[in-house]
Amino acid sequence: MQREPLILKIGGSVITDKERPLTIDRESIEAIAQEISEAYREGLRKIVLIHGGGSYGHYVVRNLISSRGEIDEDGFSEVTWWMGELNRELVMRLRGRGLPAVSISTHSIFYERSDGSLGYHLEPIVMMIERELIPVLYGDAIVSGKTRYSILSGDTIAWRLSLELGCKRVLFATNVDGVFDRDPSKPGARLLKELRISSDIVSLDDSSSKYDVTGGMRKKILEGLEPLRRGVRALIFNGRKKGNIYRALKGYEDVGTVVIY
Ligand code: IP8
Repeated sequence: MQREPLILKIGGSVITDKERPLTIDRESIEAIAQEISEAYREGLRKIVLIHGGGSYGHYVVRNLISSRGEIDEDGFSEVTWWMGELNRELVMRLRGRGLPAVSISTHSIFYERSDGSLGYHLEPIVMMIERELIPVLYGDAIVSGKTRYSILSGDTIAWRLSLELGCKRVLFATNVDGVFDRDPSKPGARLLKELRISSDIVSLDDSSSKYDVTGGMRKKILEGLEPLRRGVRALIFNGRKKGNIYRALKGYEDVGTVVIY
């Protein structure tokens, strides 16, 4: 019997075509839904899914910033709309596989306080997990008491929920095989089996795509300092490779890089 919930963050680069604006990768979403449903049927019932923005959120935000210099009221409405569209597509495919997936609109439960700290209401999510429903959240625009509107990354949600829900494992499905000792596009880059952030993180190069408005791999990991320090194990792996999501959900750690404190 599974005790703690498991968090799976699916990068936007896994479910969208990051090079083409507002383009969903249906084949990839179908494959993911299939693998999650397999694991769920085999007894993994407490799962929280979070997805990123890919060529939806990042593209829309980048355009807004370059045309208007900020996210205004209309921009907030636009970002939350497009992210909702992407979310519905994923939830629809999960439901198509018979999974009790539930769309959770991130901007309705998360907000930024005037001191910059993150506020949220998680009670409904906790109750859903108890009922073996699968909440599906996403990186989104949120209202802010500090900057009016801000962007909350799915990674931040994943790490925060790991603390709040008492998770032992957080899985990050990305479009790279794991964490490399330098930019993976550079020759000689080596994939790390394990990354101990208390000692190894300083030597990490950063890499992120041209679209990314919320930061690359280094930021992704550093944000997890607190949960990792408290014993959470993270796994960063390639969610585009067949079978990896299933294996990661089942507890195999050989599919990518294990990140520990
Ligand atoms: O892709 C960002 O979420 P992320 C969401 O998880 C938006 O960083 C709206 C850009």
